[in-house]
Amino acid sequence: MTRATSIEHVHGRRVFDSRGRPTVEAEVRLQGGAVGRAIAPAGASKGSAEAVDRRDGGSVMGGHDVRGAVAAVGERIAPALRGLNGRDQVAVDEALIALDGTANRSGLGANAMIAVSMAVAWAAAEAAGQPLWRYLLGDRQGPVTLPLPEIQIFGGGAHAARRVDIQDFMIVCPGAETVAQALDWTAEVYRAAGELMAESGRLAGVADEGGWWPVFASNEEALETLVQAIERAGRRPGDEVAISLDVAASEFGRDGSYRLARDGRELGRDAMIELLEGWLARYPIVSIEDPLAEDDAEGFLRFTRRFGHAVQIIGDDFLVTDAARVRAAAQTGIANAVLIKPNQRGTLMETLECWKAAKAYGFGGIVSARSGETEDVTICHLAVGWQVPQLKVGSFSRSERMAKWNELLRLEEALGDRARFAGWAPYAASPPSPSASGRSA
Ligand code: 2PG
Ligand code: MG
Repeated sequence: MTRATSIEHVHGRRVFDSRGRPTVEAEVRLQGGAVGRAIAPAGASKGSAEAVDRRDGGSVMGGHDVRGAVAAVGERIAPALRGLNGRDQVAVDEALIALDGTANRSGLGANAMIAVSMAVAWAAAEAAGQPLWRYLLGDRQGPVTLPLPEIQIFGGGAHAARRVDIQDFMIVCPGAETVAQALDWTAEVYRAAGELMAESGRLAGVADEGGWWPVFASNEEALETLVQAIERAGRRPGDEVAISLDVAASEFGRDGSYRLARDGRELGRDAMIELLEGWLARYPIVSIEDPLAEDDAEGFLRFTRRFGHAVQIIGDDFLVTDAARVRAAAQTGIANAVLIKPNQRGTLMETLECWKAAKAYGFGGIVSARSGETEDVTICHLAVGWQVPQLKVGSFSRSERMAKWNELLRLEEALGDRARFAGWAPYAASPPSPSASGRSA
């Protein structure tokens, strides 16, 4: 190593996220002067096996304060990383894991760890005189894939006071040819959805991730309105713009039983699968995340056997960005894609391991933001630098979301002729067709 990339100092800073809650920012300085900075995001609907944030508890800030985690950055992490090579992400992350000393990252806190891990990567890229995405790509030549955006139109579940059961009513634009075009189409669908809500007297602001607040009498009504919004925006539901759901079923399912509060029903595992089957038949849905609860491997297996050939089935709470869980799921035949959230693990090294495991088994991958976000755009660079074909950031409003979409536009522009839009990569799933919608005129 040249001395220039040796870690000189790590500073922790208390900043705020999009819910107005404190979070951890880390700033890493290398000896040659390069500086990297990153902020930890925070989830609301969390998998029980994900790495845990360190929160202070007590009554201040509703118990969400992070003074302990911020102090851990300066007092424990900084001395431990001093002198390590900032270019050696594995050595840095291994040092963080050893220092933490717990299985769930509660020692230092996954919020402290991921902020530092990402800040080290930014500093190393800066030292190399490159943007992070290019630094992560390494000496790769030729075309570079830009991820398909997965964008929320209506919020729900834990992000909207459980106004409807389903958490994310999202769209993807398989028919678009570039990120810029996909974002244009999304902007039109988002606007059309807002108009539909206003016209029917249901416009009531936005949920945690910027999607319209879900004033609906049922989950189906949200799906119907989403299809109407796609049509009103002048796009064909299905092949041009398709629906992607995050059911986030761990939030209302336990022991194979699902309580749909909005629909006033308690469903067993098979009935829950039948409900989703009905939606798959009636609406142009190409992707479903956490269709069953994290404790319902049997349900996940049955669902994947029935629909895994036709639909992308993503494990989020179920797989928690864990390479070992992805391998086990793939070997059992559960799910066919994994949501990739760096703070679910706590280090970039382990997050990349998860994506490598997913690729080895032919799983799709979606780099994802959390419901509590900031202006930090690291995930855009990870999606491009690691060549992950999809990116989920929440909706198309609020600057903590738009910061990411705008960054993706910059990356597409920077790549120029080398840019290739991922579109709907054919993982396990077949490409969406207009007939899949059952609604397209
Ligand atoms: C999810 C995410 C993002 P949270 O469940 O996929 O929508 O939510 O960050 O609250 O876990
Ligand atoms: Mg999820």
